[in-house]
Amino acid sequence: MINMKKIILISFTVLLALFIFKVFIVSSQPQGVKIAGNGLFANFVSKDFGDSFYTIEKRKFDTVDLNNYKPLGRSDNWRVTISGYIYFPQDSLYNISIWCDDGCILLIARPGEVTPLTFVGASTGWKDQPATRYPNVNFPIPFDKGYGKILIQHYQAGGLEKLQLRWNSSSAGIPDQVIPASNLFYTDETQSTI
Ligand SMILES: [Ca+2]
Repeated sequence: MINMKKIILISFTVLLALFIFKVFIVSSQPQGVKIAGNGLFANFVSKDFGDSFYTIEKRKFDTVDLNNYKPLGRSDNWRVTISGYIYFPQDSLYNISIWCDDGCILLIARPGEVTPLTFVGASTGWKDQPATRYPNVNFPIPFDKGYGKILIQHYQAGGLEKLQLRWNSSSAGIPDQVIPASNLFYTDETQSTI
């Protein structure tokens, strides 16, 4: 005879697992978009004088940590847009910084918000320069737990090239580090719109 108690117990367990998945996994994704994987998506374009901008390379990066990167073998005169989401593991104060050689702009929207915070503006970071950190001191900013949209613009003119996205948070237990792939996400939308 079929053990009805066992069937009911299994059914209940499956329903409970589905409920937990829906509430804690699905609802932790950014609203209205579907996460496709870890990392951020990058679109490199030429920056040659006389050229119209055209894409020379598209790829996913696990982290933002470029050193003398050469899209399509080009060491000079290119720019890149890198976008996706950054996941803040808890409500806390975070110091986020970006290093760049040459220019960079960094925008991050708070989880659930559309208007991004500007970490590096066009007037400050968008210029030919040796590797420079923005902001140049720890500048703690409160973020709620969740996914914030992130957008990085960066260009390389000539000489050395560098782009690095870092964070730390003593209250969240995060040491000073390159923001790891486990906290960066891209979506299908990210890939199709950059
Ligand atoms: Ca340079």
